Formats: sequence, C-alpha cells, structure tokens
Amino acid sequence: MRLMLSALVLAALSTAALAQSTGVAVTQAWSRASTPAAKTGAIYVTVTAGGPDRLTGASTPVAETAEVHQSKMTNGVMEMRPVEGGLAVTPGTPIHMAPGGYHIMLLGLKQPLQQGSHVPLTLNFEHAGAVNVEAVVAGPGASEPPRP
Ligand SMILES: [Cu+2]
Repeated sequence: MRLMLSALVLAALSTAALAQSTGVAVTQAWSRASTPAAKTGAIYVTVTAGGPDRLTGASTPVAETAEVHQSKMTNGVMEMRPVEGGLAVTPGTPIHMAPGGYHIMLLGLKQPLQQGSHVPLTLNFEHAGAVNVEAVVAGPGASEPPRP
C-alpha cells in the first residue's frame, strides 16, 4: 500500500514538472483607458513559452469578443486583422504585444476601461490550455505598460 502511494505521488510530481517545462508564462498584461463611448479596446501581454505552443483565442468579461490581432502598416495606413490559425509561440522567442503590433482586440466593450483598474483576461493555448491573467489599465494613449 505504501509503495502504491509513493508511485502515485511520483506520477503526480512528474506531471506537474512536465506541465511547467512545456507551459507558457503570460506576463506584463496591460491595456489603455478608453473613452465612455468606445466599443473597442486592446490588451497587450508578453508570452514566453517553455515548448512550442499556439495562442488560439482569448476571452474577457468586459467585452463580448476578444481576438488575437496584428497591426501592420500598409501603404502608410495602420491596418489590423485577426491572426489566422492562432499565434505560434516559440521557446526562446517571447512575444511582446504592443501598440502597433500584436494585441488582444476587445470588441463590444461592455464598460469603459478605467485607468488603474484591472481587467481579467483568459488566454487559450493549444497545449498549455487556459491561462488567466489580469491586465492593468494605463492612461489613455499610453505606449507602454504602467510602472508597478
Ligand atoms: Cu485589433
């Protein structure tokens, strides 16, 4: 009986270690304050992967829809579009989302994003599953995350 228990504990431990070595870390989640009339917003995060993974989707209680978007300058015009098939994350190459690049697009904002508040965000990864973070809301038009 004692032997069986240790085997179970060992199995549980190695599963946890495995999840960690192939998992993803989502850090520095932030957003920008929105005007009361705004129906859209964006959240920026940094994603570091322990193994190859793919960010396939996102959700937040403050918006009807959240999509992974990429902004690009095309003929002098800033355009953005959903990332088709999800955003691949490679170990050793963190993805730094930022204004003008990758972002989590919030569509159908249910409430204004208030400076200093925290917005819950769930990111869904192909392998790591759901990762929950809180994005801190910076001032309107901020170009980088608020200092802690
Ligand atoms: Cu967008």
